[in-house]
Amino acid sequence: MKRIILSVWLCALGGLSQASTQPNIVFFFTDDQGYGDISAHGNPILKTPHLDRLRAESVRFEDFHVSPTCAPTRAALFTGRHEFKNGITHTILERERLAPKAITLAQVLRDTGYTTGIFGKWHLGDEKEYLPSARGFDEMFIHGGGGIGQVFPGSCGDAPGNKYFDPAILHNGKFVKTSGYCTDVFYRQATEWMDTQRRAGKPFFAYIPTNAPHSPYIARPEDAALYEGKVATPQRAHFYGMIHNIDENIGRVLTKLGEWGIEEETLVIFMNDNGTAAGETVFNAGMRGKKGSPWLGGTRAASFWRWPGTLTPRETRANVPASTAICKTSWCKGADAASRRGSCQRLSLISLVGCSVGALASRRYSCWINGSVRSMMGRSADFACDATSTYRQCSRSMANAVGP
Ligand SMILES: [Ca+2]
Repeated sequence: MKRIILSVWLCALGGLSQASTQPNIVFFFTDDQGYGDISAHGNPILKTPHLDRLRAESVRFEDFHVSPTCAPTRAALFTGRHEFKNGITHTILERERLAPKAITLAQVLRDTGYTTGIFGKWHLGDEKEYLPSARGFDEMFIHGGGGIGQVFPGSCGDAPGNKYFDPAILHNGKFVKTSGYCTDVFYRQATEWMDTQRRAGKPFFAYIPTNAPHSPYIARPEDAALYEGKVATPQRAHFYGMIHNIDENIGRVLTKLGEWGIEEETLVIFMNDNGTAAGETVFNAGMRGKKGSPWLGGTRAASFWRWPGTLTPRETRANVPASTAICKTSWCKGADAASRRGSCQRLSLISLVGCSVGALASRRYSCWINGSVRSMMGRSADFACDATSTYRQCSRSMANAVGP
């Protein structure tokens, strides 16, 4: 099954050899880090050497789009269905809870033999029946709400008063006190868990969605100090410091994969969940807009896929649709094979499976029946031609982006 799921991706990537292994999956996912908040994308101030290395070793999609905010993107990623089809219309006030009937990627992977773990931010419901432990994850090590210490009316919330340093973390149903900075805590726990799984010989899916660099911007002092005086406000120095810390943690995991000798058995994915929150005025890769907007700067995301020996590192500017489409053409195809057809929204994007990258580009969004969703408007050939469209000036291609 692993091969089924991933081979679909390989077809979509085009021109790749048949995968000879069934890989582990390590999924790095950051919160409110934008496309421009990576030095390899041209940022003149921020340095992210480990992300840059991962990018260079990956197939990277340069026109890859997610939803403009947190929970919607996560809902789409984990189900292959548009967020509205999952009951997700916001990030708070009970509107962030993933529909109970939705089948998640974690469930599908677990059904096919993976052991699954989440380390960080879930943000798809904090009541028992919505937690990752009820949605396909064997190992759960998370904070609540949309960030550490966040509490909102209703059920969306973390432990009141929780902090970035030494946070209380919900570990398999019980809050535990931890030691250290939040991102370090999540990566340390994930790394120990991966080590245990690989020693046991079990294929693993390690999902590491940090709350960083979401606000409030609180970095380790030594990380913020790297950017103090280089950006206009202390908040931005902390925002970059938080990303610096993520970058170092990603580097440590990549080193571990090498030390363990499982690099060629492991697919590593990096994505961010929406446009930048605090980096827009420093560097935005020539894009308009930020988190929460339908403009390019709100939805364009980094998307790196590394699988040494199987995926040939390269760049594509194909207009790969939002993460919903990515999942739909990959993970939910696997769900079909697992007799879960009813769980996945059946869109014609399925027909794109097996298309070459060039074919994907040429078809653009013509078969995207949810083209009226605001994050897609303006980039859909079917909708952008309307001179009265609110989003008619949204970029339909990379033509307005001056970044690499
Ligand atoms: Ca976010």
